[in-house]
Amino acid sequence: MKSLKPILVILLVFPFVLLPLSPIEEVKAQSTIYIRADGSVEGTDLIQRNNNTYTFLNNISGSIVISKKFITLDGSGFTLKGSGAYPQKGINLSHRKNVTVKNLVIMNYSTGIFCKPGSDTRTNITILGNYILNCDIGIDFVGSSNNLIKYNTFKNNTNDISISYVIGNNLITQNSIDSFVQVWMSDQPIIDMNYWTDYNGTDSDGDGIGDSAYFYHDILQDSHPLIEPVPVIPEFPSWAPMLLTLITLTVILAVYRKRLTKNTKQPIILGA
Ligand SMILES: [Ca+2]
Repeated sequence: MKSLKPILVILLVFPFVLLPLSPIEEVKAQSTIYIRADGSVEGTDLIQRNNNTYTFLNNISGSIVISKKFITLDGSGFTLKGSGAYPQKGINLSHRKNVTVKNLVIMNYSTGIFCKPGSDTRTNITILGNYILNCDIGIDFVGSSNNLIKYNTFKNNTNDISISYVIGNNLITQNSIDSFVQVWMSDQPIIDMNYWTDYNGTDSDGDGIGDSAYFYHDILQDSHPLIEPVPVIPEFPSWAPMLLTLITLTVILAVYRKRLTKNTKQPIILGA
């Protein structure tokens, strides 16, 4: 039994190590969380601040209002979940600048991410590697320019991205888009190298970019549509399942070896 002890200890401790990464402990009540201009977080202890980076420690139900510039909100693969009721916004970035939202699952909102600028319309918002689903509007930029929407996956939203009353650029690239981008009374955003679920073109040279441009109702064009969707953010860090498999295999092997040793030591009785 001596050789099994360290393995059993690891096996007992491992679930508790993994617990903070698990989505089980979801906060059910809808709350409004504020990241205040002074940097403090109000309304939850599930967002950890480290200088200008605010990291999710678990899934959160409710809305986040960001009142601080030059910050990163890192979802770490966790979920921000709404009630689905109008006019709830997942993340409200109104009058904010230079904010990055990344690695977050954003679901069940009237508007997933909303930004309407203050006096300077160049807001420099970066929406990076999120999974945005089941919203009326996934991302809504009203009059807000100089923003980047990249590596996001959109699913089951009525309208994935809305750009309205914008003078200036917005860049939408390398996202997986399954509904459409609505542009209203605005300069045309740069839409390039996205994956569109209803694109059915060919890729004769196999470089991952379609031979023909993607058109949506003759009003929207992506000259370099991707053939494969962009990867969706993993629910757990990639090492977690590997470690779990490794530990399970080690335990199975140890138990099997011990039984084998025990069996070989026993005398074989014929005709018993
Ligand atoms: Ca090609």
